[in-house]
Amino acid sequence: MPRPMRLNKATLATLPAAVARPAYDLDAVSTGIVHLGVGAFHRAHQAFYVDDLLALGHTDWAICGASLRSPDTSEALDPQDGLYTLAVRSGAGTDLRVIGSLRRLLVGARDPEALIAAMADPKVRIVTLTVTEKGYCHDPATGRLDEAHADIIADLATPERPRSVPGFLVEALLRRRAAGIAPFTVLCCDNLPANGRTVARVVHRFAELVDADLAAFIAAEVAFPCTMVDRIVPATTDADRADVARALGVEDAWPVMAEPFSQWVIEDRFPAGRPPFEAVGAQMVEDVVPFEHMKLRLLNGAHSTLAYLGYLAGHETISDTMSDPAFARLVERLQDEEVLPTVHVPGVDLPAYTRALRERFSNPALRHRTWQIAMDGSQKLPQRLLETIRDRLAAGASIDLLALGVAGWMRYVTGRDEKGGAIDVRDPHAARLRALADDAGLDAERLVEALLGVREVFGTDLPADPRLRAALVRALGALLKDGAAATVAAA
Ligand code: CS2
Repeated sequence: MPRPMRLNKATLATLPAAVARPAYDLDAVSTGIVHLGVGAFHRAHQAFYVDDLLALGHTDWAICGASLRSPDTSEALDPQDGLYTLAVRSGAGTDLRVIGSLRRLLVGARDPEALIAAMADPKVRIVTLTVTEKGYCHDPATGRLDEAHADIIADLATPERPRSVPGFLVEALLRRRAAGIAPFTVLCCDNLPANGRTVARVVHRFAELVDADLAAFIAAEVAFPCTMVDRIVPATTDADRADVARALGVEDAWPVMAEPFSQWVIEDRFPAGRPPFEAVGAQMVEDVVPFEHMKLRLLNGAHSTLAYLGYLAGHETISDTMSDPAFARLVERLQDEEVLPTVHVPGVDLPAYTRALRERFSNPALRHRTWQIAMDGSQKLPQRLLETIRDRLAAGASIDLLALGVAGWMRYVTGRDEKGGAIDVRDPHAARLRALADDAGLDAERLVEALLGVREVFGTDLPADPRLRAALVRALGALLKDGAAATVAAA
């Protein structure tokens, strides 16, 4: 059988007219951004904005995308000249667009030197990052560098051959300084609290451990603006690949699926210069933190709550979970009663924002698995639910629904579902959480006691608060006794 044709520069012209494609000369653009963590989210978000920038004629901002470890993305996209399809899905149908802004792909683990050289290139002025919460090697409760992290220990031993994010950033900044090239701006696009500041803290500490002089240089010269990024991008499935191939008439080894909504709020601090992000729909602001609270608490906090409780109740996707009226009502009350009072963003209609979120969660065309969102809870809970709980406790306000979400996580990390089946818990601390849960058994008080003791998640203040403890024991007790569906219905 002849091999099916692949999406690439040569087959672009054969695509059906309905498929949008790069409106610029792919060979006439140059790289101004290196991106670390070239996964589906980056390709549906930042690379999509940059594709629009290139089309507007800002041709020196193409992206060199790197994966730190896995060669999968580069192996999928190299034979496609970096091209891939963005499929935007809603109840109204699917819009297809080929994105061309990723002009080069690298794999850090395969060739760290090539990645450092790309980051040290004088034409590169921004390094963007989406390496997920756990990629920063930090302690989620304190936001500090985890100096006991295996990758950090390794990178401090051989800084010229890094494998971690702080390792690559610091080595590339060092090379630039040595060559007299101004540093790049570091633009974190992950869902971390005060993401730019968190990355700055981690990088400064790492640099301090390498060389005090370099640390002082980074503190004085390198900008780490905060950003708020938002677009729901479920993992691509084989069925998605088949759909896209059918519509394109050629194969795309790794298209990405996204919802229509997209938002990017960026702190305007780019000493080395930047493209006009505002020309392609990003919002440039002085202070991102209020936007970030809004998004992390209202969107991601509700998402994680739906993911744990929905998974336990047997729902495969977020939209399936939302189609259960008890869950839809839970999200509404969680957002309106317990989260909204902690969020203040000048100029934003928050009730409208929350209503729109619930519609986005209900998008039937996106099969966003509860299991996918449930991953890495130890890294996500602090900024999504626990910070909100801290604010509520300080105000003497109710936290029952927030605690139900946290209790859902506690039930989930036991690794056993309500029918006794195994849950594939993905988390950097999965083994430790499982051991704590096994030891405690399915007893609400003991399980809450054991898991509240995980300091990287709960810090030292929350375990000491009797109101949180009582709410967690109540919620977890109900989950263990009645199951998630009945508990949510009764909430
Ligand atoms: C989700 C996010 O997987 C998750 O944890 O909550 O990826 C969410 O879809 C995005 O933050 C939306 O912008």
